[in-house]
Amino acid sequence: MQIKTFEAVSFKDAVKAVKLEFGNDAVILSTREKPVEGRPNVKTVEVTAGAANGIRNLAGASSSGNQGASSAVNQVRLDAAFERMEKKIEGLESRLPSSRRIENLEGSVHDLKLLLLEVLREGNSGAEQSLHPAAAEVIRMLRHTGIEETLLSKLSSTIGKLPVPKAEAQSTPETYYRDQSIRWMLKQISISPRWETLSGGQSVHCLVGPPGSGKSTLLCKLAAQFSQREKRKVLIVSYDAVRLAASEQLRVYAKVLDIRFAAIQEAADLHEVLQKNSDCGLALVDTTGRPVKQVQILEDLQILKSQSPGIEFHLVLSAAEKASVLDSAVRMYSNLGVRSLAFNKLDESWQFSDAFNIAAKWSVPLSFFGTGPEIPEDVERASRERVIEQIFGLSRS
Ligand SMILES: Nc1nc2c(ncn2[C@@H]2O[C@H](COP(=O)(O)OP(=O)(O)OP(=O)(O)O)[C@@H](O)[C@H]2O)c(=O)[nH]1
Ligand SMILES: [Mg+2]
Repeated sequence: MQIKTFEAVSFKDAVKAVKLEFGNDAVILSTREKPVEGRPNVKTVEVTAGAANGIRNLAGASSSGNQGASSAVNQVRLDAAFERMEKKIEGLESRLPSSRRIENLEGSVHDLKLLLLEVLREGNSGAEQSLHPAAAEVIRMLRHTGIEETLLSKLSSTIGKLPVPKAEAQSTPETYYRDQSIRWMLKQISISPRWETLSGGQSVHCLVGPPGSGKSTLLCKLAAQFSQREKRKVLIVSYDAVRLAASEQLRVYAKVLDIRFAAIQEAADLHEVLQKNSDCGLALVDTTGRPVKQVQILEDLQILKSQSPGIEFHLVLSAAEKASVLDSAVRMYSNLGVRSLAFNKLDESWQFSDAFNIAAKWSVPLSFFGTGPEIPEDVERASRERVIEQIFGLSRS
C-alpha cells in the first residue's frame, strides 16, 4: 500500500489532492489540523491517505476499454462514499471559526481590554485615595506623562506598602515617594548588551519593524558609529524584496563611509553574502517595513533566521506612533525572538513613557534611541536613567 500525507488549507482541498494523486480508491487514514509556524492563528489541514499499489494503472486500463462490470459498480460505490465524505467534511468546516468570527472576537477582546482598563483606572483611583497624598501625587503625575494603568497599579501597590515617612525624616514625603518610584521604575526596564563580536566570529544584527519607523536611518547611524568610532569592519546588507530602489540610499551611504555593502532580494541569499564577507565581524541587515497586519513578512524573516542561526532581531519603533500600534508591532515580531527595542523619533516629543511602557510590559531590553533624522549623530545608546529622567522631567534635552 502506498501512503502519503497531503497538506492543504481546507479539508476539501486536501481530499481533492488525495483524489488527484491516488484516484477514487484512496483510503483516508487520518486527518489533523496543523498550526502554521510563526502564524499562531492560521492552521492547515493534513490528510494521510493510502492507496493500493497499481490503482492508477487500473484506472488507466479502464479507460482503454477493459473495464468490467464489477469495477464499474465499485466506481459508483466509491463515488458515493467520497460524496458522503465531502459532505461530512463540509459540515466540519462550517464548524471551524471563520475569519469574520475571528475579527469579531478580536473586536470583543479589544472592548474587554478597554473595559478592564476602565475598571483598573477606577480601582487605582480608589487605591490612590488610601495612599499618602505625596505618593498619590507621584502616581497622578506619572499617569499624566502616559505611564500605563497596569504599571501604575503595580507601582501604587508597591509604594502603598512602604512605611509612611516620619515627620522628622530628612527628606520630604514628596522626595521620598518620588525616589522610591524612580527606584521601582528603574527595576522594570533593562538595557541590551553591546553588539560585540567574538574574535574571528561574525555577529549579525537585523533591524525589523513597521514601515517608516526609521530602520534604514538607524542602520546608517549605527554603521557609521561602529565603523568610524569603534573601527570595526562592518557589512551592510539591504534586504528588500519589494522595492528595488530601496537599497540605493544605503548603497550610496555605504560608499561614502567606505563600508562593505550587499543587497539581497531573497532571504535565502543571506547565507552566501555573509560567507563572502566573513572578514566583516559585524553585519547589519536592513529590512522592509510592511504594514503590521501583513504577517507574511514573518515568514520571510523566519527564512532569514534559518539562514543565519546566530542572527539577532532588533525591533525598531517610532515614538511618534500610538501606543496600540507599538503594542501590535511587538506582538507581531515577538515570534521572531526580538533581542531589543530601538526607539526612534524621540526628538519629536521627548516623551519616553511609551519606551518605558513597552519595555516594561514586554520585558524586552532597550538598545538605542534615535533622537533626530541626522546621520550619524542623532543616536544614543539607550539607558534606563535617560528614560526615567525624561519621564520625571529631571533633565531638559
Ligand atoms: N525626527 C526624526 N526623524 C527620523 C528619525 N529616524 C528616522 N527619521 C525619519 O523618518 C523617515 C523614515 O525613515 P526610514 O529610515 O526611511 O524608515 P524605515 O523604517 O527604513 O522605512 P521603510 O524602509 O519604508 O520601512 C525619514 O524621513 C527619516 O529621516 C528620528 O529619530 N527623528
Ligand atoms: Mg527602510
